[in-house]
Amino acid sequence: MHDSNRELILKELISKRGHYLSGETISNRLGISRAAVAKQIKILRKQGYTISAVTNRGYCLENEPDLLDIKKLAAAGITYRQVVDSTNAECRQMAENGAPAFSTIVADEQSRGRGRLGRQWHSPPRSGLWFSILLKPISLTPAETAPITLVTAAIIAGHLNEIHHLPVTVKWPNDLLIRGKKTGGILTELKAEPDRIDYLVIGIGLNINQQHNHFPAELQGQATSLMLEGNCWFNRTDLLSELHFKLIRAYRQFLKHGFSDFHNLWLQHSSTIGKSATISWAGGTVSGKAIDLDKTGSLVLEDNQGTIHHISYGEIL
Ligand code: BT5
Repeated sequence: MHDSNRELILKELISKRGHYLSGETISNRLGISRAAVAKQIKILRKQGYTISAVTNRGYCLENEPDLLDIKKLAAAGITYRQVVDSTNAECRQMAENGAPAFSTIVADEQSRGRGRLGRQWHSPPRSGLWFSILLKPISLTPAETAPITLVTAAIIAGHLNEIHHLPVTVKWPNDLLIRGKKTGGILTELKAEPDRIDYLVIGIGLNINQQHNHFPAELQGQATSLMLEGNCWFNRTDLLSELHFKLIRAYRQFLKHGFSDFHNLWLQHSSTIGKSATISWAGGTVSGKAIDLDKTGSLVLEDNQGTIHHISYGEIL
């Protein structure tokens, strides 16, 4: 009853966008008290609607929250959830329940979004894209799927550069940066036997419409969003549909032909190659100059003694 009243109030406000609608008019039309109207307006504000109220004039809808468009997402084959702990965890659960390859889930908010090595991923509502895609590369060994994170990063960076003119670069292996600040990250998780893959989940987090004050203190100065860097608001549903289409196409190509088709695209957008780097992985650390990415997707690093290393997993310190 309350929900439908809220929807009706919203409809009225939307139809009169930019104009004031008195509380009395609304209460008469809906047959509810003015106090009940005020209560629903309060809830709408909590949901992200900006509604101004002026004595003797009434209410005016200034701004709607950026909600993901569930119908459009469903048409693109993407499952929507308002809040989950982690879309990667949800996607793994979907895989355990027999979901087909390329199933995709997006959440408006993650309560326990995760990064690599148990780190956290800040995923507030109405601002970013937090989504996961399921792959079932049954004909590949776990090692052969390693470059999938690089393919993902290259496709996203390529799209944001070409279509949205944002100078996004890829920091090996899973960071998306704009002007040195992190605007996205990729977390690939695998369920596999030594020689056979059950499934693979690629989780993508992209900061889209956040303002500076949306980031917690520990991310200030190191995180950014597309809006902050591009000075414009992005429709998250449209951006997700575009990226989803290109990623699925790229994954199909990668599963057939391997990484070589994406090698140049990755190099074109890399901010790692040609620079000094210290790489750390479970087995140790090595410092030197990142000189190339080999055909299998490993980073080629020349250490300070001139020895060449091919590193497939790790991170730049
Ligand atoms: C990553 O980890 O960059 C992978 C992030 C993947 C997130 C997606 S969202 C959808 C899917 N579901 C999940 O649960 N996860 C995936 P890593 O390289 O470990 O970086 C984590 C570090 O990035 C943190 O320790 C922070 O320093 C920083 N960070 C956290 N949240 C951030 C944000 N929103 N923007 C920029 N930096 C952030």
